Amino acid sequence: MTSAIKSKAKVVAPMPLDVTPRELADEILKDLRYRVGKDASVATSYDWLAASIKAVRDRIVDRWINSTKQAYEAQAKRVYYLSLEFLIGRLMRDAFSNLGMMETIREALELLDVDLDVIAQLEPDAALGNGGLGRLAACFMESMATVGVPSHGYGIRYVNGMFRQEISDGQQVELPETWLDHGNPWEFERRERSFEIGFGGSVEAAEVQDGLVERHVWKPSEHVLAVAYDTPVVGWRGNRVNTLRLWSSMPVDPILLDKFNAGDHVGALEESNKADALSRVLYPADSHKAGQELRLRQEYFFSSASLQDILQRHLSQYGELRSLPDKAAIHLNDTHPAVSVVELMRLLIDVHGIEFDEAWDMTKRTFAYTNHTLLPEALESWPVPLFERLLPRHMQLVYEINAQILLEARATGNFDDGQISRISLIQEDGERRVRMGNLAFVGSHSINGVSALHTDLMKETVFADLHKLYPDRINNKTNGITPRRWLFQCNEGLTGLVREAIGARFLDDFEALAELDKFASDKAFVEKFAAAKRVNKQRLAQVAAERLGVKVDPSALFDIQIKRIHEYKRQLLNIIEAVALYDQIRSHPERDWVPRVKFFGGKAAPSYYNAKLIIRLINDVAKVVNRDPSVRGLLKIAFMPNYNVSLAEIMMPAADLSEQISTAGMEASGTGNMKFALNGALTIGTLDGANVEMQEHVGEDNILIFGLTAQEVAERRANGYKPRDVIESSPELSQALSAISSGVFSPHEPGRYRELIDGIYNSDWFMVAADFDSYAATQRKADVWWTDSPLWYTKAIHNVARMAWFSSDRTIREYAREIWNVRV
Ligand code: 26W
Repeated sequence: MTSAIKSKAKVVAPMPLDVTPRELADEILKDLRYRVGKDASVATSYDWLAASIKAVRDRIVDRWINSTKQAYEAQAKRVYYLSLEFLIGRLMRDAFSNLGMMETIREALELLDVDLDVIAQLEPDAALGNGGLGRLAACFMESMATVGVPSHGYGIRYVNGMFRQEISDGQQVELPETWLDHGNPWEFERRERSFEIGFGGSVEAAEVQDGLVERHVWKPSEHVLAVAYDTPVVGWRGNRVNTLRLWSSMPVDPILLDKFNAGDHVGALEESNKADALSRVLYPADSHKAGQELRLRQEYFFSSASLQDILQRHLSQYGELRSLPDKAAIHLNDTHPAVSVVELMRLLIDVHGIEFDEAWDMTKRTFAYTNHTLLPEALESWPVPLFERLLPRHMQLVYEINAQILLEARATGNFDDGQISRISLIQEDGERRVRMGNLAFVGSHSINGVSALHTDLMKETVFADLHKLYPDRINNKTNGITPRRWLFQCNEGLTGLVREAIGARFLDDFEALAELDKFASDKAFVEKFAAAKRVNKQRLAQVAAERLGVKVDPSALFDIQIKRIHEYKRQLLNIIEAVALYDQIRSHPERDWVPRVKFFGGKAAPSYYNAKLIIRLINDVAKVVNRDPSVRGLLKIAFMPNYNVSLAEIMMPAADLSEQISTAGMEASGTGNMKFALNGALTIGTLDGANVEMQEHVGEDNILIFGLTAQEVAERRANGYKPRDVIESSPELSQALSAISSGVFSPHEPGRYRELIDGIYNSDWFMVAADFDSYAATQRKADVWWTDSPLWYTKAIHNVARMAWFSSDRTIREYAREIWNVRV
């Protein structure tokens, strides 16, 4: 590649984007024939989908190659974003819309008698991620291409991404997601770009020169190949196209002929099966220790492949490695790729002959790390014996690095034994484990949190001691979302309205969205805004009718909580409040109740018992409430199955009220909160994660904040919190809890929820009881706001107008300037 670039550096003019529908239709027909191999008369919808993508893809490839050449010629610093998850969703609309070709392609397909919306539905939703962290990686990739950061995302090409969720008899059932069944027209296989990855074996120390210098040679006992698959990532207006490079595992020897010839036909496939397992499935664990050996193998597999690739690219361009930190910024998306720190050390020292001290300096200048959670159960660590068996050379390097760090800490004289043991890369109490958070921290020059509150808490809790040792490293970069997907594409109605009101400038300069603020009280605009919202609600109502058979009224208040199911996110608080409301509606039929639909959606980790039970409870309550004639349709509950990016694109624009109700101090940032507000929903939420900064931006009058603060939660826990006392002083809560606990919603199995509810009485770690009254009262305040409809929409418009800061373009510019040292 390099020599080709050097010798023929001429930039080819890319195919034009301003093609007519007729011309594009002809191109699609040609692609259908020669690249899909079908005639229009027999083409299936999948064939049309493939042909349409291929027709547009050519334009992307031109821009892609130009972007790569430009970065090469400018000797630009590149950003490498290492992430075990990329929750990209569908790509077609994203690419067409960013290239400004949406209408042309729609009309071209009309000429061919094909409906774009029909084929768009067929594109699989690439769910190579669990939740927030994976979706953030996808938003960042799009923003890096948009603001012009030359970058590569690195991850794993899982054959089975996040599982498909079905609800059967009210319960979650997990089914494999097979997104590659019909092929993937977006990806390019790069067989020539493959690397060997080793595991196990032993380390030999070789004496070089007079017994003075030791060189270590790792002799792995197993090998697999990592093969690259590239997907272009198109920025806004197609100005830059970056690369998402996902690794797929392959056996070095697909068939062990010795074994095969000896008649051991199963044994002959051993390597093949082992390699196959590596990139087969995404761990569906969100904030839970994945724990298994296969997970560590996945982490090392993609870290090693990515680093070998990065070093090869650097060497072929610059001919030496010492300039690596000036030309490459490698970002660790949480600790999942943290083993990269020791892999880079190994490659620099053992393969490229650089000495330890220099290699360590280069490593720290190259890496940066983002922490996404403070939950202790989500902090990764690996048992020393496992780590040592799989990665013996890396284990040595961990010890060597650790010795240096601990000496450095001791030398300051500022650390006692307890602090030293918390700084250590090895956890010594109980089973000895390698702490991946500490490894990522010491190996990086920058460690960032994802909201102001989360970053403060990081300094005070998990990384307090390391922060004391290295006070300049921790910094904050509040998360953001890409407005292209989360406004322009998913909400065409609102986007059109904004454009009518303030002009088209905000499409390219998102800060200009602030100009919408002055329309918040403009009667005509408010009416149009409400009408656009209504269209989106009708669309969701139709989806709910199709998928659930539940009929909902689009004029009701749409109250939505969609995210992973987790106790700290408190879907339980929401459903308990729904039960209390149900009770109130029946007891006080004479009151003017605001008609409400409570939507839920989200997946539970398959092994997370309570999360699954909460899904079941929501469905059980829905069954009773939705059928009760005395409710008179004033309250409906709908659990939407298989929440994913595509469903989010329908639900975010249809929300009136966004539920962001985590126990304060536990949600690192949240990004769904931003998507809802940008689409004109009001937030009901705690002062947690980015909600705090959202309140600062939208103003206290335009958000519904309730509950304990993070500090108050900590104090209550420290001072012996007694949930039982709280429950007894709240008649509404007591009644709701006893209804659930006694089996009102599970008459055939009355004890189904007893333990779950007992948990609230006895410990209530997540402060459901402590926050209940405040939450319920704030919901009634929302009812009052809703009743004054123009005022509600005025607040909603303020929310939209003041969300510009939460664009991931802003976040990426901050990363570029303050962490990566890349010009934007
Ligand atoms: C080891 C298993 C595992 C897997 C994923 C542990 C932890 C995770 C992630 C940290 C979970 C995650 O997605 N965290 C979310 O990251 C978002 C992006 O920064 C934040 O907005 C969310 O608040 C945070 O929960």
